Amino acid sequence: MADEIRRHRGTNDENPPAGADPYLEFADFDLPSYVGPLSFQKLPWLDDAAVAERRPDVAIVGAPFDDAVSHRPGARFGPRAIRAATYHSGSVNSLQLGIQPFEWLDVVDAGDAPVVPSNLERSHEVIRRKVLAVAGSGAVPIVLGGDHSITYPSASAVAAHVAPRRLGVVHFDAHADTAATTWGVLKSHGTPMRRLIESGAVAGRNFVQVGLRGYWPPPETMEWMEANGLRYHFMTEIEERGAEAVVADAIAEALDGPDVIYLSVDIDVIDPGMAPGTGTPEPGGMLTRELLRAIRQIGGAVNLVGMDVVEVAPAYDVSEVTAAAANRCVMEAISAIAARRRDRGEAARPSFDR
Ligand SMILES: [Mn+2]
Repeated sequence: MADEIRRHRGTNDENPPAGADPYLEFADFDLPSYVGPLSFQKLPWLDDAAVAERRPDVAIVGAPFDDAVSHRPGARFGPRAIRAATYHSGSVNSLQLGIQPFEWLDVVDAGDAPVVPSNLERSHEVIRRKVLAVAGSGAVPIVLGGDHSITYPSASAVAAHVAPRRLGVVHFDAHADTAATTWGVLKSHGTPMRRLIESGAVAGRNFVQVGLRGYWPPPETMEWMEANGLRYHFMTEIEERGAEAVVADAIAEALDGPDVIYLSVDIDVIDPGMAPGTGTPEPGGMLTRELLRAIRQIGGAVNLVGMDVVEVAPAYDVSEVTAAAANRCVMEAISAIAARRRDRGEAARPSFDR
């Protein structure tokens, strides 16, 4: 009977299988999303040693750290909210891409980096080590923030992993996050992109920002961005040309030299009317549907080697809409990676035994 149950895993619309014990037939993966332990999409929760042994295709990493924010705190609770923000279980089916991603990719939840409060250096270092460990297993790390400061250790780890190949970055955000310091602090959530470029992890000309708007940064920071060759696309350009054309340019600019991409998504790139649960909301942003389409566009076109989704602060959310958008940013990336591998003729590696 166990074999029969296993065969029916992931097809919860067809459960229970004929003849099964009606009180035992559901695998944990198939139980409703709110039942049982909390992992991303009820995927297996593995420690670093188990990830290294299993060598999954994609691994979720939580980075529940928000000591580096400039305004409203609370993104430390983002990873749990993003994990919880789904009403699906089992082998989900992407209608957008026509693929069941967990039938094609082995995806796991590698748990959280062991951060502690009030210790920025330690927290960034354990995030860097965990992302490096996950990438070293061969998995694409998808990191759930946390404030945007975590992109410095996370993208640095991915850059170190892919070296000597060069890393391009596509960065969705209302804010450039390229300040020299904030109040004299080097590693805040307003500075990670500057640190990535100054450290040499990413070349300025391959650092591409999409969705910038509002009243920050000041002219001297924009001048530093110009001097270092960053490419950026204001929200006004998306209004004028449409997101798809702008994202196509962003892909080409990030891949102008590199052949691999790290994608950093600050959820505040979405208009705060659709994603209020964030620390520094800036009116006039992207539609959720535009961002999800952009992630599919990128995931289908490039070799995505790392990703983060940051700045989800559940305390300011309404009806979990921000956490749901962040969950779907991750799901669209996973589905696009799966579809790209399928279309390139690569073998399927299901997340669960059948
Ligand atoms: Mn931002």
